[in-house]
Amino acid sequence: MSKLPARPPKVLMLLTSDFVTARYEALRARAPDLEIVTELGPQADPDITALFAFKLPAGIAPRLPNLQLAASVGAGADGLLAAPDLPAHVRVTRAVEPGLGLSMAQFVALQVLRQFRSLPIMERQHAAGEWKRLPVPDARQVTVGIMGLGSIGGVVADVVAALGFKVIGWTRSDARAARVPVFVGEAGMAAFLGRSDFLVCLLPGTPQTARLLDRSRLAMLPPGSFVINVARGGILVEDDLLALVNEGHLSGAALDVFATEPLPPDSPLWRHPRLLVTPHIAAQPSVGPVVEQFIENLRRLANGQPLLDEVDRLVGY
Ligand code: OXD
Repeated sequence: MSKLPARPPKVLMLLTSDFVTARYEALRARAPDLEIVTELGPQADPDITALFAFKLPAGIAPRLPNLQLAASVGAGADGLLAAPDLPAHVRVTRAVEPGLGLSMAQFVALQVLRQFRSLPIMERQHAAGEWKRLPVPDARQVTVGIMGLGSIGGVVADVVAALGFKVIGWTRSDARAARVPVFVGEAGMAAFLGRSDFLVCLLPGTPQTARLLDRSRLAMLPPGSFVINVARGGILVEDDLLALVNEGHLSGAALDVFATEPLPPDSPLWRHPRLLVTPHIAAQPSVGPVVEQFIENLRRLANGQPLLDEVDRLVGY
């Protein structure tokens, strides 16, 4: 376990959800000597040098003139990077821990298998007391296309491949570490989508990925394909997806993330029979490791050492 630096910084945590509150309580228990505030007065606070949060509303950063580190409690740092007034010199990290890729892989495998092995149909048959044997499909004939092959996407690709599916990947720019056939950039998009019977979105939320999966791109998927979004809601244009499901081009979707979260009760996504909505729970960095990572980064910051899981602010992940 890392030690706090000799002169621990004052930390601001913004308790914007239960998810952040759980990390706040764990950090207080783990480092009782650390001064953590959860509210900011109207005046600037020059003592706060580190922020640990999921979202950073506009107007906060200018009141932190000595802020050095903005650490995301989540796997994505987009909620911090979206702040228009976060100065360019502030370093940003995201929460990464070894269990995250496996949790995501479990969730994606669950959604792929649920659809592939017709679980919704069998649940309906069960409810109706109907004994009807469906054909058992062959995973080797089915391609799962994974967008985003970073530390999480790589584990998902391995697990899905181990289940017998053909796996391909798409990345915006970097295919060096890929263990599966990979398509790159805009040039590789149509070929990638055209082969993906399942499309799994694991891309980071950045200005470049916003609304990337719109009607024109979703229409490139083969007829009957199924979409799984476990990344960020803003990447997928929900109305376009819904239209393509209603038109029969897509067989359905499993959506864990949404343009607006929580998903509003009147959203048509909730009650659509061919969609499965889950409340942003595909995977979460576990509390303990994330708190340790934050403390280690405070120590590294104080010692001038490279930070763990620092985000490249120019690319956004
Ligand atoms: C996220 C998370 O960043 O849940 O989405 O950690």
